[in-house]
Amino acid sequence: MFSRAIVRLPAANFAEGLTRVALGVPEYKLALEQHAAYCEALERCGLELTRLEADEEFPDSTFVEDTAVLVPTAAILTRPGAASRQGEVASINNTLSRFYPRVDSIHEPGTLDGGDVCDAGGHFFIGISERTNDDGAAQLAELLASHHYSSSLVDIRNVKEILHLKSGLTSLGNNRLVVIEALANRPEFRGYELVRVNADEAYAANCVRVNDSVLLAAGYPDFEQSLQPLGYQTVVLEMTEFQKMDGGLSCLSLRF
Ligand code: CIR
Repeated sequence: MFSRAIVRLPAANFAEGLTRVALGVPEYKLALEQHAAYCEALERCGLELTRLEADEEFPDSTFVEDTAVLVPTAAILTRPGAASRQGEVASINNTLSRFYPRVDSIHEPGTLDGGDVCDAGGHFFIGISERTNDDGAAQLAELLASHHYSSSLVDIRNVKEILHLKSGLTSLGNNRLVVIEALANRPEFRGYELVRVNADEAYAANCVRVNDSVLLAAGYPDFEQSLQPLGYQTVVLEMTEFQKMDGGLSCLSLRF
């Protein structure tokens, strides 16, 4: 169960952030509306939000998930793989220090983005990606082990359609994972119940389980239908402006 989340308002220069997708320039006003609806959905799931101010120094700073990995006993600050994002971590440190007595960090030469870390009920999958390197992943695995959590690595460097591991993988809890087709046959996920997302709807794989609900992106009817029999309350959110910046639902908050 989560009780809190940290979010950050998109900055006015949000469109100047990093993106690998060619879906056009996001519209700021619409991004703010979509962000507001996202925050409202988290609150309706019972979370108390810490809302950080927009930070124009870092156009990608609304994607707070990439700056930290949270476990019940500690917060671990990441060292984002994109140089333009590394400065986002300092202000998240200030915020997390209010909630966590112990805050650990990933250090150079390691890089790690929170979007590459999937908590599957105490076992963590860590993606090796264009943002997270072997050293960053190894540092995280060691820190997690010190908190008695296991982890395994998932190399996604040849899965070009996803930026982060969690762009294509979500844990719904209870041994159930949502996966894109390109990852569905990976041996790492054997033994889990898989909800497969077809290639046309791959963006939908980045959804978020928050308590009894699953938040998912609007416009992916097959995926929405495949969740129906599983008994979650589903909350469908417009994400178009964040998708243009290569971001999904999970990236917009740190939940704990
Ligand atoms: C970036 O490229 O870093 C941002 N534009 C998007 C980050 C999305 N974060 C995530 O998937 N966890």
